[in-house]
Amino acid sequence: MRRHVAFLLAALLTGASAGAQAPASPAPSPAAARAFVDSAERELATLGEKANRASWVAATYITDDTERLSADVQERYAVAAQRWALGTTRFDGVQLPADVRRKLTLLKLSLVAPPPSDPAKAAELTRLAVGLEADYGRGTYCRPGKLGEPLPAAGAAPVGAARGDSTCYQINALSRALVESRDPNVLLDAWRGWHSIAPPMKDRYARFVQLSNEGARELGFRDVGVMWRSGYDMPADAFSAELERLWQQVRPLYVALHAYTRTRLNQQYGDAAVPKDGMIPAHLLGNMWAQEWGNVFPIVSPAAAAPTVDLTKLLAAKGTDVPAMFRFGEGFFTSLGFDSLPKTFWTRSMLTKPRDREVVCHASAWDIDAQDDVRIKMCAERTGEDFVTVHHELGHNFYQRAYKGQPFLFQNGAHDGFHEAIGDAVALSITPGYLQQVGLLAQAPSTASDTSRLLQQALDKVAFLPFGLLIDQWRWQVFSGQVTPADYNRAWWALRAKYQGVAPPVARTEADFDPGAKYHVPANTPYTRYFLARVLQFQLYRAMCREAGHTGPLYRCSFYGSKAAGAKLARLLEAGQSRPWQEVLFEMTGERRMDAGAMMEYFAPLKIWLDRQNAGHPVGWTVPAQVSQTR
Ligand code: X8Z
Ligand code: ZN
Repeated sequence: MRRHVAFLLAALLTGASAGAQAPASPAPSPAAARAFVDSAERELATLGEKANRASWVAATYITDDTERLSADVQERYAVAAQRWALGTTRFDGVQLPADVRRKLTLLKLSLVAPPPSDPAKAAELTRLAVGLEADYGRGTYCRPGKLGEPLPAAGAAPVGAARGDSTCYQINALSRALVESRDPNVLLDAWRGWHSIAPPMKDRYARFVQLSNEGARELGFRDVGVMWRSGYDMPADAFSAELERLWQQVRPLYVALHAYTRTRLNQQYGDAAVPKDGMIPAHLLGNMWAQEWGNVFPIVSPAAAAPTVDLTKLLAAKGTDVPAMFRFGEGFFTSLGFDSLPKTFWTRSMLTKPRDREVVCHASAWDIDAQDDVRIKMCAERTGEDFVTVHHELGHNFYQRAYKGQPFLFQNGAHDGFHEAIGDAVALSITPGYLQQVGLLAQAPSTASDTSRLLQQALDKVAFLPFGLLIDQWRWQVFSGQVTPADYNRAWWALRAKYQGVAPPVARTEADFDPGAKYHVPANTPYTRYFLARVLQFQLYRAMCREAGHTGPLYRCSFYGSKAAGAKLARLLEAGQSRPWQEVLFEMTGERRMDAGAMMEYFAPLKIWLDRQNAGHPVGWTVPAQVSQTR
């Protein structure tokens, strides 16, 4: 985990030790600045490693004790990092070598939840952060009888609490129900059940917002949201404008996919469940957060469509177990010329859900010691979806290994969207041709099934775009104070309506805290990175396809085995965060800006097909006034 990649608390990770003080004010010369960053890096590396180890144990063995122990170390780390961050201001206005200036900037931005200087508040903030993530990990929905069965009338055991005669479900089981069931009662129960874990977090989250804002203000930021938007080698406002530009590029494709999916779901579930011209209820899209829709492909694909590869079935047929899925992922990276994973990856990672203890199941990739101790924590199952996630996570680990030669403060993604894009860019090469090459598929289907495959891909990649954008739109409003706790849920669904055209399946109130049911909110992991990664991964993929000499439609490219593509990727990874991302992007792709052109090229044939399917059907949705307004 370490900084971004990992979610945890924050972020972080790098930190100065509790007892360590920032050096006592020598004259602000370039030499003093260099000594300052050197000391900060040393201290933060040492304390960061301790914080990582404590977080690892807390996330893979949730108990009150591991939570407390982890919180203590995170606090030391965060307090130290904040002290260094505050110390950077001494060098404001001093002419410095570029690498030193960059390190000072990164140091100032390194925490995602900067603690206030008041030690009591810093301790409170860290406990809240660690506790919220642990509570998400513990999230369990218990109910009398089985999922989807009618609940006994009033007076029965309260939903979510009693465990006596009840059946209890955690996120993997509830997610599986959303994938496999076609019974709207089961789907609704699973959706509602998972969302019932969040309300107890609401007050603590509101306090967390307050405290981290205090820390951000001490650093000179208006609020935490502004601080997050300042980490992209451009002014925060320019960054917001970039997001809007990218969204407008892809929005027509999303709207077309939304309309098509709505029509097909309407045919499956009827007018009462899915209005022909309105928003899609969030429980019918095959994913707890309606963020990726690939699981409803069997429902929405045209009956007459040529069959596509069902990766879940292939993995089962071949008896590929979870470690073997990781071996395939590793094999892809080594085929590009990267070293294989260290032995300790296999002995220290948590690849599947343990039966005997509570863990944070949400997948993450960790870099414990900034050298070779990389790990993955995941409750992986043998599905096509998790096969892709395995590649996503491994992308983080290969990035971490590639930049381990950089100074501590540069050991990071070019920006956080790059960190999220690498494994996905690789996974775009999981084509039928690739599956055949590695022996998972006997015979690649004919090109007649290309449209189906593109539809399947779009349901994951394109459907995600507005979701990837709106999580932080919500958080930025919360951090800025524009949205207060009295409006948290309303504001959440207003954004879901505006960007996604998705509605809650049952009425919601402010007693609900639906953002809290999404991991990255209680875990305080910034989310815009995933939106950026969705766009960037196609840029990187196209660049590597070109390097591999691919010709023909972009979506058929696999750069598996291409040392030339691997060398290009390695150059980008090895640079870490040592230079502005615009430069490394340019070297890799010839493009200086993030741009959805490659993504649009990939899906161009599908867009034409979707427009044809949508002819004569409503496209788009209107948002009722009571949904779009917050107070
Ligand atoms: O959180 C993740 C990864 C870990 S960085 C599993 N992702 C986002 C999510 O699950 O919400 C990957 C895609 C978006
Ligand atoms: Zn990731």
